[in-house]
Amino acid sequence: MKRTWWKEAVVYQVYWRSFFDTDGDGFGDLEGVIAKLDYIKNLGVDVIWLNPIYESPDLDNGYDISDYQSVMKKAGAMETWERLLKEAHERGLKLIMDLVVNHTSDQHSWFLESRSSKDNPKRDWYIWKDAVDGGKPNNWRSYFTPSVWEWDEPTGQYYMHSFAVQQPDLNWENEEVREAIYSMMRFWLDKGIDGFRMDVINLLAKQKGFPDAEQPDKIDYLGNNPGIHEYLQEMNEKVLSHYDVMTVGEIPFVTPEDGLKYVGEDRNELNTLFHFQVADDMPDWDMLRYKEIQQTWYEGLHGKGWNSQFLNNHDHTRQVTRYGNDGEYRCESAKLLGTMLHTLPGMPYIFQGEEIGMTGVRFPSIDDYQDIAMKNKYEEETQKGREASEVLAELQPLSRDNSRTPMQWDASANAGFTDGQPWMTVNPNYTDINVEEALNDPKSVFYFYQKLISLRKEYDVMVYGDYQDHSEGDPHIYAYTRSLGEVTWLILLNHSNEANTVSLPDTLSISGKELVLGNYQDIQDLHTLQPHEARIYQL
Ligand code: TEU
Repeated sequence: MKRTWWKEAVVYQVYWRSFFDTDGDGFGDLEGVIAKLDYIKNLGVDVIWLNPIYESPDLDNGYDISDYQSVMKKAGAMETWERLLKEAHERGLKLIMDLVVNHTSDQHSWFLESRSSKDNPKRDWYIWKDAVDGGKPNNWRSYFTPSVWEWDEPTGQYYMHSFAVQQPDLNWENEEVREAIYSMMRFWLDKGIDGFRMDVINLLAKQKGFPDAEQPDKIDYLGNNPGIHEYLQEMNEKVLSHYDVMTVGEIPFVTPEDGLKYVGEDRNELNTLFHFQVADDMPDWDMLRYKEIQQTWYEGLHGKGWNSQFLNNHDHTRQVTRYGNDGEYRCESAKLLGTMLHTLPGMPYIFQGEEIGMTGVRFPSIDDYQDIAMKNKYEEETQKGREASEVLAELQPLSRDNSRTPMQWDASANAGFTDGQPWMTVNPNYTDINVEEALNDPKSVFYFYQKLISLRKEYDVMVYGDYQDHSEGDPHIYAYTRSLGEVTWLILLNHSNEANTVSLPDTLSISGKELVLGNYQDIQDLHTLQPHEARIYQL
C-alpha cells in the first residue's frame, strides 16, 4: 500500500476542557494545551486531535456549535488557538480539529433564521416536516431522546435532531448548506490545520421518505443512507483534495464492507475511520468477538483502506476499567491494551490519561454527573416509574463521564488540573495515579507507551505489516503476527487475571528469539504468560 505520513502517525486526543486549566475557571483551556505541549511531545505522538473548541452553548460539551468560525470563550480566543497551532507545528506536532456538521446548536444564527418563519430563505437549511395524523412524522428515536422530532409551535412544524433537542440536523440536500460548510472547512484549513476528525459523518444523508422504522430503538437507520457517498466525494473534490491533510470519520453502525466505501483509497472520500463494532457489541471484554472483529476488518480493508485502533475516547469508558483490570493488575493491563492497539493494523489513538492508565469513576449521585446522554436517559427511565438507584447503577458503567474527569497531573489539590472548582469531580484516585508519579517511575505505563510509539517509528512492520491471528478460539490468549518482507513480529497477549499457556506452531518458535518489548520484568516460563502479560518478539 502507498505509504503516507498519517498511516505512520499516532494520534493523541485532547479533551481540552478536562486537560489543564490556566485561568482558574475550572475548565481546561487552550492556554493549558499549549502549556502541556512538551508533555505530549515527550510521549512521542505525531498528531493532536482537539475536541470542538467553537462557540457553543455547551450543552453537549461543544458538539452543539453556534458559530463555526469563532472560539468558545471557555477555551480561549482565536489568537490563543493560532498560537497553539504555531507552537504545535514548531514541535513537529500536527493538529486535527473536530468537524461537527451533521447538526448545529439551536442557537446558531442559521437555525434562528430557519425557525423564524416558514418562508425564511434558510428554512430549508434544516429538516422541517409537517405533523402526520396530528403527531410526529415517524417513529425514529434519537441518540439522546425518545424521538428525533421536536415540535415548533410558532411555525407549526417539527424539526429533526439526531441528538439533543438543542442540536437540530442540517439538511445536506440543500446545496447552500453544503457550500457554507465547505467554506467553513476552508477557513480552518487555510489557517494551516492538518485535518479533521469528522463527527458522525455517516449521518449526513437521511433515509428517503422518512419511513417508520421496524425497530425504532435500534437507531442504525440514522446512518449510512443513500447519498452519503456523493456528499463525501463532493467534499473531497471541492475541499479536502486541495490540502495535504488527514481525515478520520466517526462512522457508527458500519460493517467492514460498508467501511471500505468510506475509506477505500480509490474512492476519494476519507482516509480512515472509527467504527464502533467493539464498543457496540462488547459492553464487556469478549476475546473471541474481538478477534473476529479484527479479522473481518483486516480482510475488509487490507490493501485497500486504512483502519483506526482505539478502545476509549471522550464518549467511551476508560479502557482499563471497561475492558481490562483497573485494580490489582492496572499497570499490566494498561500496558497490554496499549501493546495490542499499537500492534494491530491501523492508526492508534490515545485518549488523554490513557498513557498513565487512568480509570473510570462511579459517582454516588446523578447530580455528580454532567453527561447529557446519561442525564436524559436517567430522566426517561425514572419517569417510567423505575427505581432511581437501579437506573443510576445501570447507567454508571458506560456513562460518558467515565472518561471526562480531569487529567491527573500530580497529587496536589484537584490533581493539579485547576486552582479553581473543577467543572467535573476529579477521580479520587489521583493521589496514586498521576503524571508526576508516572514520569518519576521508569516502569510506568507512560514510558511503556513512549517505547511503543518509538518502536513504530523504527520498525515499519508495525505500520505496514500483514496480520495473521494464530490463536483463534482461545478465550484469553491473543497471539498474532505482523510481517513485512523478511521481518516477522509475534505479539503474545494474555488478557486474563490468571496465568495461561500459549501453544504455538513450530514455525513460530520463540525460544532464543529477541524480545522486543514486554510488560513484565521477568519471564517466568517461556510458554506461560502471567496475568495481563504482553510480549512482542522478533522472530
Ligand atoms: O458521538 C456520536 C456517538 O455517540 C456515537 O458515535 C457513539 O459513540 C457510537 O455510536 C458508539 O455507540 C459524537 C461525539 O463524539 C459525541 O461526544 C457527541 O455528543 C455526538 O457525536 C453528537 O455530536
